[in-house]
Amino acid sequence: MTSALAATEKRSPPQMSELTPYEHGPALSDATLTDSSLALTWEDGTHTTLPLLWLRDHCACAQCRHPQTRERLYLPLDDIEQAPSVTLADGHLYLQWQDGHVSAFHSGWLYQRRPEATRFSALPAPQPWRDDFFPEGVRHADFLTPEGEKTWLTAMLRDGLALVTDAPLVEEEVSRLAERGPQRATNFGGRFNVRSKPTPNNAAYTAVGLPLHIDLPNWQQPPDIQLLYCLQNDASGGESLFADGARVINALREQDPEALVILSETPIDFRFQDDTHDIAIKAPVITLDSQGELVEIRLNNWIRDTLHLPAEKMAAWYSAYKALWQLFHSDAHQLEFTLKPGQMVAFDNRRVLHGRREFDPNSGARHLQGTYLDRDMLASRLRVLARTTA
Ligand SMILES: O=C(O)CCC(=O)C(=O)O
Ligand SMILES: [Fe+2]
Ligand SMILES: [Zn+2]
Repeated sequence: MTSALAATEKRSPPQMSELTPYEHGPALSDATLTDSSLALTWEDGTHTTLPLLWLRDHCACAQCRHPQTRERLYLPLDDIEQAPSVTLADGHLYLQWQDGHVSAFHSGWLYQRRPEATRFSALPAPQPWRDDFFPEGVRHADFLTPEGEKTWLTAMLRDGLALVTDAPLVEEEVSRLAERGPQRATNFGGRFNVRSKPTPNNAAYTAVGLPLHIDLPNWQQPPDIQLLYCLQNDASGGESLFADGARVINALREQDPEALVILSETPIDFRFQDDTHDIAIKAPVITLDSQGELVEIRLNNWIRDTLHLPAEKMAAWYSAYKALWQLFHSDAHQLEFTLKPGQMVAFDNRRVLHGRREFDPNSGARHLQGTYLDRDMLASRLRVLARTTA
């Protein structure tokens, strides 16, 4: 019997301070030291190899990880000069390091964290809209249950657009629904009313039609999620418009790959100014990640500022902009429906563009209340709900 087991035998296996359930993973069947790593095999035949330094870094004892905050205390700056002694017992892997420190890892915890495992599997991947896409709707009463909220959160992260329906016609209900996460305040406040105003400081506060756009492209980080809660919609016109940036970027890549390169590699200026603010940034219209997937889109023609480009590059930029604009506003990509009072539409502002048709303020009232949220808060809620719902 090795000394590590002797040292740990007298006490019950340690409780690892984790909020995500991990106990259901298979047990470890083998742990073999190689050079500076440990080769692990679980009972379901899964193998992985973990460097000793990684194992030392992930020790979950109270010295290495704060038992209340669950945050890391250990700083991995020391080389591991000597291999630890290794024991498998009580569903745990025990490692006794050269300085006598003992680390205990639950088999299921390690199984979830092996490098090959996908992390945060509670979150759906974004899916570009299909031809017949229509947003998922969750009744307000269901939204207030864990299952209903989960359906809505899943649709938001997957499709970037979802509805809440049959909601009460009461002021500020949008804030109550959003209240599960901190709201993102901007120069338009933490919560805003969309209706035509006598002295508007934004196109949304007039009755004009708004072509597809994102809000606040002039901010370093535009708000992730926008909620628009419809309280009144009796005016003629005012239909809502949406289009999926993830889908349109794919179409642009097919139709005009050069336009995609120009729009993603040319920073341009965006700026908003009123009496008290001047918020400006230089950024490309399209940002892609290293795999060519959409990170964010900044399309908003009225907040686009002076185009500062070398004169010889301007024609190509305008032509690329036109190609993108026409794709977004084409019947193949633009979705149109009328928001009814008691419906709340939510969309991923950095992926899904929104707009509205012109309305006639003399024909009836149109009143939406809106707020913004961070995408992090949606993902967080979904992970928390995944702890308790199937
Ligand atoms: O009036 C609408 O439907 C949308 C207005 C808008 O673009 C906004 O509030 O950001
Ligand atoms: Fe907007
Ligand atoms: Zn430790």
